[in-house]
Amino acid sequence: MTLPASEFIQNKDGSVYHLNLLPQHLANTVITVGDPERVNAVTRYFDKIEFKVQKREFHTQTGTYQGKRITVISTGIGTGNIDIVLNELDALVNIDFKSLSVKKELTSLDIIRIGTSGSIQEEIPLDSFLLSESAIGFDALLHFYECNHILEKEFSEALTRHLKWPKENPDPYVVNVDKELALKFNEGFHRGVTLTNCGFYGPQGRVLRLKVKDAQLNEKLHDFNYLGKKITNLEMETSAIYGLSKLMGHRAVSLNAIVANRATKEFSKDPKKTVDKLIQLALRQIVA
Ligand code: R1P
Ligand code: URA
Repeated sequence: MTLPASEFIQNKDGSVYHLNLLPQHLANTVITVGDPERVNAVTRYFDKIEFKVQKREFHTQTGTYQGKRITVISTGIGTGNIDIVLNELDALVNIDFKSLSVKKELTSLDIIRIGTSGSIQEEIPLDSFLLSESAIGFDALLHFYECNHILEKEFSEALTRHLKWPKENPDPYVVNVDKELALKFNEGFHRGVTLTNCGFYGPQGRVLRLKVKDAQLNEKLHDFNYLGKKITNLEMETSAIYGLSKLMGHRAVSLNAIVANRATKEFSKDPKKTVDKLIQLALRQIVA
């Protein structure tokens, strides 16, 4: 089946609509970061950079690190952007750009998020690193896809009961990490359950001037326990990366630099340094 021009959108040079990439620009190992400036912070460790492009918040560079070809791409903030990035990365390997049809043989990418996050547990301290073994999505993105077969239903049901989840909110969904890819990152990481939400302030329980509906939300999240697992940290992309990767047949892992501790009310004195340490740790383990 040929995909119509309104669904699979190409720019004049044939590149994919938002990311401005052609299939030959993408490596099979992809590091995603939120901040477009963080792309340089990763590729400054590369042996060489073969390609660079930026459109909107999507800044991409492909090169080699210790001989391994890697693409680094910024996603900007939030799961809405992840929908664009994951669909277009997938199209670059699994759609034939000439016939505009889905390839018969599918290619799987390794997708590694290097992002920042706020801990909600005292024992996950500032400036530490955390690998998300599971992601809970309070964003509604995955519900627009046929996804029931990849969700951890009992986990999300236990959480909605614990939180007395309001009917008007979209149901939380839970997706696990790709266990095989996670095995690579076996040194220097706490392991935990990451909660992804659709905002940084109210949705993560931050009160500046506006009142939130549930002022106890973070405390309830802190106290939740499912089969010995606690919710450890809050951020804004992991649920969608895990969900879409699993649906598309890619492997994904989310690595978090803990720059805020919401339980102790502290923020990192040098978040850039912490992120740099995480970048170096992740790169070493990607090629190990
Ligand atoms: C909010 O400040 C942003 O930081 C975290 C959140 O997920 C959100 O994108 O990740 P990044 O540092 O990767 O952007
Ligand atoms: N990113 C988030 O989304 N939340 C935090 O508290 C810190 C970084």
